[in-house]
Amino acid sequence: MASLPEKPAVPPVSNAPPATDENTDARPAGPVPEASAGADASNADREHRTGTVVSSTGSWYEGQTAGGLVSSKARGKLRLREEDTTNPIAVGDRVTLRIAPEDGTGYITAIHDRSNALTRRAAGSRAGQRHVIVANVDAAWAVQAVRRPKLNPGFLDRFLVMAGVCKIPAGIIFNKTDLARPEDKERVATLRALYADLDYPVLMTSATEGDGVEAVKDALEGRLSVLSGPSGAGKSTLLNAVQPGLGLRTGAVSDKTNKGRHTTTHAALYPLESLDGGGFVADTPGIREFGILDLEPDELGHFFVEFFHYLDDCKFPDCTHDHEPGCAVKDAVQDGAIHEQRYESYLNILASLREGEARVGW
Ligand SMILES: Nc1nc2c(ncn2[C@@H]2O[C@H](COP(=O)(O)OP(=O)(O)O)[C@@H](O)[C@H]2O)c(=O)[nH]1
Ligand SMILES: [Mg+2]
Ligand SMILES: [Zn+2]
Repeated sequence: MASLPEKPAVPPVSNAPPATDENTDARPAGPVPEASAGADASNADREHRTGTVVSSTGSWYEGQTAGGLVSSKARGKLRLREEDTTNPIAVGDRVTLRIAPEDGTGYITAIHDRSNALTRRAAGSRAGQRHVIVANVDAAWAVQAVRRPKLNPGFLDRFLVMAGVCKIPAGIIFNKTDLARPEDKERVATLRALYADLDYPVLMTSATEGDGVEAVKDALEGRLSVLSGPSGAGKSTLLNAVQPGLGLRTGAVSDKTNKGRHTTTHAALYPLESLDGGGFVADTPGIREFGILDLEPDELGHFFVEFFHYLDDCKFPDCTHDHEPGCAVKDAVQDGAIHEQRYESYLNILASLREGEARVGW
């Protein structure tokens, strides 16, 4: 679950020739079956393309296709489709576009099945529904500085749980290695070994010195990635090192939109044009606060990968691994098979779930 998927999950955004129609994995656009070409003759001579939605304003969607960007509207019945999400089409969605020959704009006629989605609870009148921030995320990276701002492993574990709940492969970037004092080095080495043992990819970088940037490029290339971390961790600097201009742009957008306007802002994807294999990085307003974990207390253990092995051996099937007798997880902590710090994180998140709100944010 933790390791990154094979490349390329995202088609290169280079000037490759237009792709042929490949909407065989598309699900129907709505409850009404798609009209066949015969029933709608005007459809037959229209070009269909597959694209990735890179931005949305609510009524227009920019779709990145192999043949370039296409401004698109959604078919009415697509938008009316009943959904438990507030936005049926999200950034990151793979869509089939029908191109109008007159002006080159598109109509989104189908949304392809999603591999996963980063979502948060919708607010206001739509509370209870979920808002899709980004769909089809290949990797979510937690970026933390080894110091300045202070490293917080507790936040890291919340992030990893959230990624797991959303079925998004996750990894960790420890940045600002150039600032590490001997005691920081020791601490980070311990954390690095701990998470690497759990199969989370761990990268060490100094964005300002350029150390580790090649590994970051390699990790981002050909994938749709999300970078998340506390303000000041070096996300923008790191993205600039990958592709000049990229971090500046994302920084400018998120700084303006991050505060208190989460419900009205939309995420955008930025193409990694400078990498041969392409890829996208999501600029996601409100990413600092992913939202709230929707989990029952006895489900939390499933998202601590190293607990998994022991869960079947607990005496009670709904064991929450804190107070119950005969708990195999607690035994494993005692034996040193599960790291104490991870167990502490687990107990902290469990406590917030019981209080009703386990927030994930930096
Ligand atoms: N020493 C050092 N400073 C860094 C590094 N990466 C970023 N910074 C600095 O940390 C500050 C915050 O970086 P920024 O990229 O804006 O962080 P963001 O809020 O995560 O986007 C800036 O002053 C950067 O120059 C690094 O690897 N080493
Ligand atoms: Mg920034
Ligand atoms: Zn247990």
